[in-house]
Amino acid sequence: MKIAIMRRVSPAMADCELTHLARSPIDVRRAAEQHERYEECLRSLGCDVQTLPAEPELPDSVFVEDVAVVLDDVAVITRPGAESRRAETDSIVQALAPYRKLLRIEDPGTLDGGDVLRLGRTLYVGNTSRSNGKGITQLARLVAPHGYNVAPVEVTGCLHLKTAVTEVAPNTLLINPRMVDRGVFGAVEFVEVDPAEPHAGNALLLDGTVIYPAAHRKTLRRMEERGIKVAALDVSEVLKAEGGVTCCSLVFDAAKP
Ligand code: CIR
Repeated sequence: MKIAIMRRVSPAMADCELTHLARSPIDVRRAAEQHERYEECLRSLGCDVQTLPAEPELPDSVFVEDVAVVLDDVAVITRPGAESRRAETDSIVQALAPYRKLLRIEDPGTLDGGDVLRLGRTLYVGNTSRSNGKGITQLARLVAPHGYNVAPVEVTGCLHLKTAVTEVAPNTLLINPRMVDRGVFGAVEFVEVDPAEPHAGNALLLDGTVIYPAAHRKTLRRMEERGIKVAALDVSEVLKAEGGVTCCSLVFDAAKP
């Protein structure tokens, strides 16, 4: 059974952090409706969805992916790069404690879960404005005893590594090669985002289905042409907050293997 931890949209979401995007008005009610569709989609794909209450003081708290990296036998609670996001960890600690032993990134390290792409036993980690060298080194030290190795990756022109590249099928990555060098990932197949859709690299693969923003129509078609099954969702408000589909949930197997 897969668990998906989510959190309701904050009423303060319009005051979210923005790094590479210009601010455009966010309709919080619409965001909440879209979030419910996303939640239903995860349920329809077999997840036991556990939704935490909204955090009115924490605008970006819907993006639960950034505050933890959940692995097979442990979870690492991050120290988010944006100071406004650090208090998001408390409730996630409580939500994850029944399932995993918890480890922590400590000051002066910073790390956002959106920078961590797991492929097998390798964690590729974006070296970004949110995840610093000390955070990446701490992560490597924490996960090594559990059989993971960490590969730092340079990222250009976007918030997180997973803005630029995510897994969409076994051994297949969706990538914007202008944001990250495809050479670092070794012998994998690639689907490139359509050049007209630079922010289209973020997709959530769940049991053979890719959950994906309906707005990126050209890239969506590229995936379908490759035989990839896509569930398209309207996530317009999350995109305005510089988020994507991976950011809104922490999905993991309930049982430790
Ligand atoms: C932020 O800047 O932290 C939020 N506005 C967006 C975070 C998106 N998270 C993600 O891509 N994992």
